[in-house]
Formats: sequence, C-alpha cells, structure tokens
Amino acid sequence: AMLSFERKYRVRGGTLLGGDLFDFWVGPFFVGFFGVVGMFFTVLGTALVIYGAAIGPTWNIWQINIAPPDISYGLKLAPLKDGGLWQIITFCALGSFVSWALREVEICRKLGIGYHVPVAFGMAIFAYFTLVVIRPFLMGAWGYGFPYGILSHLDWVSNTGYQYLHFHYNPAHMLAVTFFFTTTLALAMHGGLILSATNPKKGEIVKTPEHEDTFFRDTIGYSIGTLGIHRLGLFLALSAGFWSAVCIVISGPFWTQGWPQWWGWWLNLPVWR
Ligand code: BCL
Ligand code: UQ2
Repeated sequence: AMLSFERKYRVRGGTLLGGDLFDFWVGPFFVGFFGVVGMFFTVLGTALVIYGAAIGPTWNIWQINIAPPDISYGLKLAPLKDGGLWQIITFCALGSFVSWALREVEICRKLGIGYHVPVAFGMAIFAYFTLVVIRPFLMGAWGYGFPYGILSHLDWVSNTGYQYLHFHYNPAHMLAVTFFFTTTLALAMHGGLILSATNPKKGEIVKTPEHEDTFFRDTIGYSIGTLGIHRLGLFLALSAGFWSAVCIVISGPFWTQGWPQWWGWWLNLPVWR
C-alpha cells in the first residue's frame, strides 16, 4: 500500500546515470541504475561469503572466517581459496556501499533535499575503505585488511591494538572514542527532551520548542536550539567516523612503535624535562 503522500513524490528525473531507464519503483523501493548495480554486488558478495563458509571448516556462525591473503602476497591478487575470495568480497562490498550512497543521492535529487544523509553514510564508507584499502595499500599488503567473521574480526582488532602496545594512547583513537560517546550523550539528551515535551500528562497539550529551550536555559544556562542540536549531532557522528579512520591509518603507516611511546614528545617538553 502506498501512503497518501508517496504518489506525489514519485517524480521522474534526478538520476545521475541511466536516465529514465531504471527510473522506477518496485513496491515501496526506488530502483535506479545504482539499485540494479548495488543489488548485483550485494548478491554476488553475499554468495561468495556463503561459498567461503562452505569451503571452510565450520558452519558455526561465530567461527566462520574469510581471511585476507597472507602478507607474502603483497598487493598482488591471491588465489581464490588463499585470500582471493576476501579480495573479491571486499570489491563487492565497496561496490555495494557506494551504490547505496549514490542511490540515496538520486532520491535526494528527486525530492529536492540536501545530500546530508549520503554524505553521512559516505563517512562510514570512508572508514571501511581506510581499513581494507588505504592502510593495507600504505603497508604494502592486502594481508593487513581485517578478516570477515564475527570472532575473527574481534581477534584482529585485539591483535592489531596490542601491536601498538596500548591503543588507548593513540591520540586519534582518543578523539574518535570521545566523539562516539558524546554522540550518545547528545542523542540521549535530544531523545529525552523531545519525548518529554511531546508526552504531556493526560488532558494537557503537547509542549513547544520554547519549553525545550527553557528547560536547558534553566538547568545549564544555554540551549543550542532545535536546529542546532541536529547540526551538533551530525557533526559529532561524522567526527567519530572520521577520527576512527585517522586512528587506524596512522597505526603502521605513520607510527610503528607503541602508542604510549608517541607521547614522548609531551613528556620531554623542556618545562618538566
Ligand atoms: Mg578501539 C577501532 C572504539 C578499545 C583497538 N575503536 C575503533 C573504532 C572506535 C573504537 C573509535 C571503531 C569504530 C569505527 O571504526 O567506526 N575502542 C573503542 C572503544 C574502546 C576501544 C570505545 C574502549 O576501550 C572503551 N580498541 C580498544 C582497545 C584496542 C583497540 C584498547 C584493542 C586491544 N580499536 C582498535 C583497533 C581499531 C579500533 C585496531 C580499529 O581499526 C577501529 C577503527 O578505528 O577503524 C576505522 C567506523 C565504522 C565502520 C568502519 C563501519 C562501516 C560500515 C559500512 C560502510 C556499511 C556496512 C553495511 C553492512 C554490511 C550492512 C548490513 C546489512 C543489515 C544488517 C541489513
Ligand atoms: C537543546 C535543544 C534541543 C535538544 C537539546 C538541547 C531546544 C530540541 C538536547 C540541549 C543541548 C545542548 C545544550 C548542547 C549539549 C552539548 C553537547 C556537546 C552534548 O538546547 O534546543 O532541541 O534536543
């Protein structure tokens, strides 16, 4: 069933590629050129993951693992069963994520709205791209990418972290973690504030943004405003993804010792040396 307003927005155009050819909907879903390409990569990538599991030692969902090639393959293509599968799956994943983002762009153009959502998703794609392409490339081997598996990727994070002795000392990791935590704080405040204003006691009417502003002015002397909180939220969330990408791309390509040692410059400042 189509909602009353949906038909109004089912307009032709706004596509980036394919013109009118894929400019249609299937049920509630807009298709478009990138819907078709994205579906191709998603189906192929998923099939390859299932094939990788089938030729592996286990169907235990926690233990299935599709590993990148050995470091000795460098930046070459590896045999299918020796990391090649990981390489093709990575390509499919990127093809699928980027198609999804571009399909979002086409929908934004149809609606005449800004590109904020695809830009935001782009930051997540950038973090993934940094993990599986930029850093392995800078380190000279696809083997530095992370393995696809529930427990195996956790082991990779732990092993990679301890290679730098104590990852909490990575300054960009500090920023990323702080932005992630601040994002949850901001959303908790915003979600709480909106629900508090829109759920009055029985018989009372819904409260206005003035009530929202007043709550924060009374408690902390400052309200960032109804538009401002959304700008802040987007900034905090994008920053979390951005500094995550930075924290891992500098680990190895830029800094090869333990992260605690990086702080030597600070400990050796002439003031207290
Ligand atoms: Mg750490 C990374 C937090 C302790 C080692 N660590 C991260 C960051 C994040 C974080 C800042 C991961 C988020 C990210 O990259 O998002 N770490 C964190 C916290 C602690 C912590 C909060 C803590 O102690 C409280 N970390 C430690 C300890 C070390 C350590 C000290 C281990 C011993 N940490 C590392 C290492 C890494 C991190 C190593 C990283 O590599 C990682 C990082 O920064 O990576 C960039 C970015 C988001 C993504 C990459 C997701 C991308 C999503 C894509 C685009 C879309 C997927 C679609 C999906 C497949 C579709 C599904 C379909 C639906 C189900 C239908
Ligand atoms: C606010 C406001 C909203 C909000 C929230 C605030 C009316 C509906 C949550 C309060 C937010 C502030 C003061 C910023 C806090 C800063 C950080 C870094 C968490 O004022 O305007 O709109 O939802």
